[in-house]
Order: sequence, then C-alpha cells, then structure tokens
Amino acid sequence: MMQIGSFINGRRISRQAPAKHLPMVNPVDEQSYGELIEADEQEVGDAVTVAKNTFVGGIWRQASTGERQRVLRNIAQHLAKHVDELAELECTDTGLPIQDIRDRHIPRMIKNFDYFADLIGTVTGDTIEQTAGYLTSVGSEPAGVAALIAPWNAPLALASMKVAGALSSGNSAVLKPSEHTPTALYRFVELLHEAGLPPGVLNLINGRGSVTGQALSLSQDVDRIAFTGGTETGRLVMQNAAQNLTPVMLELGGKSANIFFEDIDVQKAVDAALLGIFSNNGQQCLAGSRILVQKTLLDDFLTKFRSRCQSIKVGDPRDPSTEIGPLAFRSHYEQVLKSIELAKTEGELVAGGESVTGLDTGLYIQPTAFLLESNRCQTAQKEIFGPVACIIPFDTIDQAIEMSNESSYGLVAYAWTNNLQTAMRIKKEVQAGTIWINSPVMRELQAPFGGFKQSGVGRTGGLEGWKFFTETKSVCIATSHKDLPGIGRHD
Ligand code: TXE
Repeated sequence: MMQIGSFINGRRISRQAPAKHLPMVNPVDEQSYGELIEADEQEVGDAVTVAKNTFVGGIWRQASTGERQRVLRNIAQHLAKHVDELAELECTDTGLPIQDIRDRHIPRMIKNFDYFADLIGTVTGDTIEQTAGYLTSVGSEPAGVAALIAPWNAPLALASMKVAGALSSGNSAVLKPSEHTPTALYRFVELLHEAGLPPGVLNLINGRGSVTGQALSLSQDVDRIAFTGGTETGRLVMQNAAQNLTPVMLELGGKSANIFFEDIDVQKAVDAALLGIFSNNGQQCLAGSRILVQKTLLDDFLTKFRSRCQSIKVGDPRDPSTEIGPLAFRSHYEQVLKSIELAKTEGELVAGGESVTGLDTGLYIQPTAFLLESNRCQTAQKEIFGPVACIIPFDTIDQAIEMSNESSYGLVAYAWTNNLQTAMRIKKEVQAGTIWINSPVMRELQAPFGGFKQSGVGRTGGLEGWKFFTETKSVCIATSHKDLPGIGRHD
C-alpha cells in the first residue's frame, strides 16, 4: 500500500516515532489507495529548520539569477516528461476529469516555472540620488522561509504557482498540500529534486490542517505564509500569522457573478454559464456561481440551460469524455448536498438537485441549478463549491452591478455584452480582483490574481505575487566625505 509522509532535505522521511495514519481515498469508489503519515509539530519544526538552514547556508539564495533560471527551466522540462504520471495521480486524488488536468492544470503548472524564470531575468532595482552626496539603492531580497499551504481543488496548478514564485527569488519553502490530495504533489516535489533543485530548498510536510497546517502557520521561523483555501480557514491562518507578525497572502473563496445582458446570443450565454459553474466539478474559487440574467433573456436561457444540464456527462473522471467527475471527498460532498436541500427551500429547482443514481459508487452530484428571486438568500450568498448554480434575474445594468457587489466576496466576475458602454461600466464598478468580459477564464501569467473583500488578502502570481516573497532593502551610500557632528567631542 502506498504510504506518503514528509520529504525533507531532499529525502523521504520514514518516521520512527508513532504517527497518525490517514487513509487516502479515491472519490470514484471511496476505496483507500494508501496512507498519509501525518507530520506532527516536531516534524513540521524539522522541515522549517532545514528550510531556514538552507536559506542561511546560501546554496540557493546566493545562486546567481542565471543559475536559478537554469534550474527552474530544467524543472519545467522535467515535469513535461511526466504528464501522464502526474495526471493519473491528480485524478485519483481529486476526482477531476483527467482531460481537464491534462489540458489546463498541467500546462499551467509547467508554465509557472518558465514564467518565474523569465521574470527574475527582468527584475531591477532603483537608485535615488535626490540628496547631493548620497546614493540610495533600492532592491529586493528573498524573504527567507515561505510556508505554502495548498488546497485540494487544483493541487498541482495552484501549489506550483506558489512554489515557483517563492523559489525564483531564492527563498526556501515548506509546502503543505491538502490532506485530501497529497499524492501528485509528493511526486511533483520528487521531480523538482530530480531536475536539480538543491536539497533543503523545498520541503514537504503532510497532514491535517488542524495539526500540520496549524503548526506551520504558527512557526516563528516562517517569514511568509501563502495560503489558498476557504475563507474561514484563511481567517484562522491570519490569526496564527499575527502571533509572529508574519505577512500572509490569502487566496480564498468566491461567489462570483456571471452577468448576461440581453444583447448576447442566448446559445453563447448558455455555453458561458455552464462553463463558468461546472468546470472543475464546480469546485473552483473562480466559479461563476451567481448567474445574473437580464429578464428579457430569461425564459429562453432557462429552457436551453435546463436541457443542456441534462446532457452533461457525469461519471468516471478517468474517462476522457467525462465532463463532471465526483466531488473530492465525502464530508465536502455531504456539505454540498446540504446546501442543495437548503436551496430547495429558497428557490425553484431548474435542473439536477440530487446525487447521481445509476453509478454504483462515487461522490457524484447532478449538475444542479436554482432560480432565485433574491440575491440576499443564503444560497446566493454562501460559497457552495460544487456543481450548483444560482440563476438570478435582473432588469437594468444598475441592478446587475448592485447585485454583483452585494456579496461578502469579490474574487472575480464575468460579463457578456456587445455594448461597449455596458462593458466599461462593469469594468469600473464591479468589485472583483479579476473581471472577464466576453471571455472564458484566461489566467494571464503576468496578471496578479486575488480578491477584494473577504476573497483574500494580497495577490498571487505576476510581479505583485512575486514581490510578496521578497523584502525590500534600501541601502544609502555617502558618495563624498561627510563631516559627522561628533557627539560628546568638545575639544
Ligand atoms: O478547505 P481548507 P476546506 C472553500 C470552499 C470549501 C471551503 C472549505 O468553499 O467548501 O473552502 O474547504 C489547510 N492552519 N475552498 O475546509 O480547510 C488544509 O489542510 C493551517 C476555496 O476543505 O481551507 C489545506 O491544506 N492550514 C478554495 C488548506 O488549508 C490549515 C480551495 C485548505 O483547506 C488549517 C479550497 C489551519 N488551521 C476550499 N486548517 C479556493 N480558494 O480555491 C486547514 N488548513
């Protein structure tokens, strides 16, 4: 049986002390395919210490930019040789459709390393000479040890962005995957070492958030915490970080508006709405989970949306034709079913509304949608993180903007219109970190990603995301002789 524990200082750790063993479960059949050996506080401390010592030792921190670029590019090439293996592990862990993993997640993972390799070749500092006789240089340095806490909904794609971002400037790191999805990231870390990453630079610990994640986020030797996950957990991580005043970057949940104006072709609207809510099994922070439809378009939209929901292929994620796989793990699946029951009391069922019958095993839920009268009910306000859409009608652009913003979240928004003025108002007035207009999700690598309001703190990716893992240093040099006041010298 496969066993996964920590990977510290370039080596698999086989724990001697008694440890908690957690089953690793495939959401397709709920069978255990291995055991996760949880890192306790002591082992978390060991990983952080190794990361810190490696940082201080300088093997990576002091490597030239060219050397770090070479390793990062080697990593990208090496990962590209292991697509099949990584895709299968990720599919077993998460239940995400394998085709999606191959087409979207893995290419993104590879590009993250090439992108940050390129970026560090362009970073420059400033010199300031406004005061005569002085030259001040302003530059950035790696911050130290980065704690990288990853989620379960897209482990490779999301963790690799943090890893590549943190390592590119010379930091060391400790990565903690979600306890629900550890295997692909374990192999990923091994592959990075095979590609030439020096031991001790990236260390991996595994276990539950309440044990392993908690110890990591409370560690005094951690200099940055980058977290992706739920808003409630994010709040906890920020509280932990506050103990040591450790800067945090939090990428949290969303309940994003996907707005359809009446001038858009209804077929296109249905395509875009389905893609926005049902990609990634509905488990994505950037889901367009509130579908706002202008009333004049509504009847036609609902008819077509309902019939398309019924023909979506839900099933085994290993089948390349599957469009929606099982939810990632049982407690989450049960939570989503609970949200569906609540929605039945708040809105009108448009499609789905049940777990899938006819499949012998697996955590499958029908593609589900509700028509809601109000944007204020719980179903419209709470992130469900499954294949469950809310459809809410509106009359005017003012109402659409107001509803989009009437949310504690502000991660992304989508809008579909052929009217330039409408598009420009959305761009200006919708409160979200990223807005896609007439566009499916397209994560430009240079563009920072993150949320307004309770969708997060800071930005991941791009130059802004990269800077999070650095400290800014100003160094002032006197360029001419300076007479000093000579305190206490009275001759
Ligand atoms: O994720 P958690 P959960 C949302 C989504 C979902 C909800 C809850 O709505 O239903 O969050 O998901 C680690 N200290 N998203 O509870 O707990 C944990 O081990 C340090 C949105 O399953 O946020 C895992 O590695 N770490 C989302 C990571 O945090 C802790 C992605 C995320 O898990 C910790 C996932 C602690 N005290 C869920 N407790 C997105 N933004 O894409 C847990 N963790």
